[in-house]
Amino acid sequence: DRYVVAILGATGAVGSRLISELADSKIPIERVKLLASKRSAGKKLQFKGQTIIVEEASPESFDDVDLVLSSAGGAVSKQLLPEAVKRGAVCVDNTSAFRMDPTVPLVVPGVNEKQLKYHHGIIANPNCSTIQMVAALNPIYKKWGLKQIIVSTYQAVSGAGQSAWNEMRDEAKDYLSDRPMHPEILPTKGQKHHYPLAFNLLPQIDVFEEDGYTHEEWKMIHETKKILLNDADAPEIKVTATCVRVPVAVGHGESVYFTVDDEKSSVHEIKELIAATPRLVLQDDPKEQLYPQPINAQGKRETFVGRLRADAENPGAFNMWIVADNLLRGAASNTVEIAECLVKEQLM
Ligand code: A2P
Ligand code: 11C
Repeated sequence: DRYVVAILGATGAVGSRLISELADSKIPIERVKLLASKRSAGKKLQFKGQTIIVEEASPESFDDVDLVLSSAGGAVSKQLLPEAVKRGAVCVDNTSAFRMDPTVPLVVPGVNEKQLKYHHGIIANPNCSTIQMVAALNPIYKKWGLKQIIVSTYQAVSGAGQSAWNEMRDEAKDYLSDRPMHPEILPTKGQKHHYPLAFNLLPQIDVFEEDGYTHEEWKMIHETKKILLNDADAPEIKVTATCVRVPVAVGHGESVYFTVDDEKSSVHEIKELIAATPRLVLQDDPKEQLYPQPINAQGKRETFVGRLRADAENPGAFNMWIVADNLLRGAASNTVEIAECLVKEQLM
């Protein structure tokens, strides 16, 4: 079998990576359709050296499509993915539209791909900051259990899309030339106030909820539990998050404090476990100043882990630092890996 694959949001920051990850994948491809908004219709993009003309996405775009990889925003997914499913396609969605729907598997291959068999046409790809955290914590959770996770994120501007990256570049040029900056997008579109990110930090990702947490912070909390706690009788893990946008192009960083059930675990054992886990790379050697950095993670599919330390005052508690390419590991690579699992397990 060969598949007709549509990439929805093909012109975006994640979309460009979906194109290259699909080109590198093992999925047998009959044809690729590149879909975006009306603004991009007619634009030419390359897939495996072949020129493909971008089409405006509509329900009919999916008439002949087997597999949809989507990253065009939650509203677009909500509107178009049910139309694609109606037409027989299986969709792997990179937005938050369906993640917390109890009938939709939320999957990180290597962590919980067993959930894929329960799909009804849509599979959700978790938020980028959730993926790299659960990837690093899952082997620890499986071996020693987890009681609590306290995470602070350092999230790259590309997580907010191509337009946010363009805005920060312009701000950086203006700042260095002593010109005023003109923020219009960040921290997030459609808000009352906008602030510059260049040479700054913004402790707001997505909109605020009533309780003072941002939507991004709640996504990390809810998604982490949905992915790790597969069994109904699994003991609860307490999760709390603070999400911060930093002026980095690509690669989210996360400072994670976690408490395990089994206080006999040691830093040495955790490091050995991480080093032995596929898709994780241990970069932890203080003597050599070796630790994960966004600039080195850019363009890579792995999750990088370092700065592992035991909390000297709280047995069973540890600190670590996690970095991954938010557009690849946190989005396009995970999406294409999900699609590969679907094909391999005959779940298409
Ligand atoms: P376009 O480039 O035509 O606006 P990013 O995450 O980098 O902001 O990219 C968002 C992606 O979603 C782009 O490919 C964008 O296309 C696409 N998109 C935005 N709105 C729509 C829409 N209404 N229908 C289809 N694609 C859309
Ligand atoms: C960011 N994590 O860095 C967000 C982007 O729910 O898919 C991904 C938003 C999502 O801004």
